Amino acid sequence: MSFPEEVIRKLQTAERIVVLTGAGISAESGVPTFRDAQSGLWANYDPEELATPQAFRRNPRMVWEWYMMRREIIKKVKPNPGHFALAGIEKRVTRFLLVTQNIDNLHRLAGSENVIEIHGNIQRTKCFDEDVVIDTWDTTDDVPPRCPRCGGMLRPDVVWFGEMLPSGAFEKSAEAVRNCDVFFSIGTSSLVYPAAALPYEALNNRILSIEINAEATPLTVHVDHHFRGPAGEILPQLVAAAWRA
Ligand code: BV8
Repeated sequence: MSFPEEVIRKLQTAERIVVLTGAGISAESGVPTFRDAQSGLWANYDPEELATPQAFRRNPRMVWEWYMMRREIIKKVKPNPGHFALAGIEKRVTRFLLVTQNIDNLHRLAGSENVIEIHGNIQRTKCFDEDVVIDTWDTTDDVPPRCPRCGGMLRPDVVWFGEMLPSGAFEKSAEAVRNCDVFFSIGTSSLVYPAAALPYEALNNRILSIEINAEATPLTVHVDHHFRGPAGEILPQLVAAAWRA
């Protein structure tokens, strides 16, 4: 893929780069995107119906087991060239922030350091009642397992629909976007808020905005450049064109 000279030149002189990623960047690692058809027990459920506190209250066992199934998938996958390319960009600029909607930990495994997980992390568990992270608990027949502190149900430490993002995560991300030189939106359908509002912080501040995605999204008509295709192929080519030239 060839890239516009404006993009290459801007990347070579950029000091501050902010990237927003979604499930699409993990797709090539074998992690189903949020909207991939659900399988097995959950085939008849829309993920947006499962990833809610209401669903958990209504059927805690089913929601807990959905996350345990996803955790097992994520334990077996590895970062792909798209993740590694972003970790490489972080090493080449003065200030880099990676804001991810993904809960799969793959950016950190690929070596990214300055990461905000705005939707939490599936590997972490917390108490549904006390909202505190729990690292160990007694294994009993209870599904979900119980909190060793209060006996409440345990849940994955992820942000469900209708729940607030981790305190300060959105504000810190938006501040970084407003003050960067180049903004990327990669592998996200740009449908879920408030994450999907972040690109508009760049657009409203006339910051060079680039989207890399397998399909068009509501953001596509607004960005300066839209590169269509797999992030795992496009990002390494972009890094080579900008920094290995
Ligand atoms: C909030 C963690 C304030 C869990 C996720 C009514 C009541 C309350 C809130 C709302 C409401 N109505 C609307 C809202 C706001 C709601 C929202 O935005 N809903 C949407 C559906 C309209 N948001 C919230 O509730 C947020 N909180 O607003 O709090 C509040 C609180 C109370 C009351 C009022 C307001 C919390 C949202 C967080 C939800 N948690 N994840 C879990 O994972 O189980 S969101 C989840 O879905 C993902 O994290 C991701 O962010 C999102 C989308 O998932 P996908 O579509 O799979 O992934 P993605 O979008 O990344 O799309 C994949 C893209 O990649 C595709 O475009 C595809 O083409 C592309 N692709 C595929 N392969 C590749 C590729 N691209 C490149 N390369 C490839 N190889």
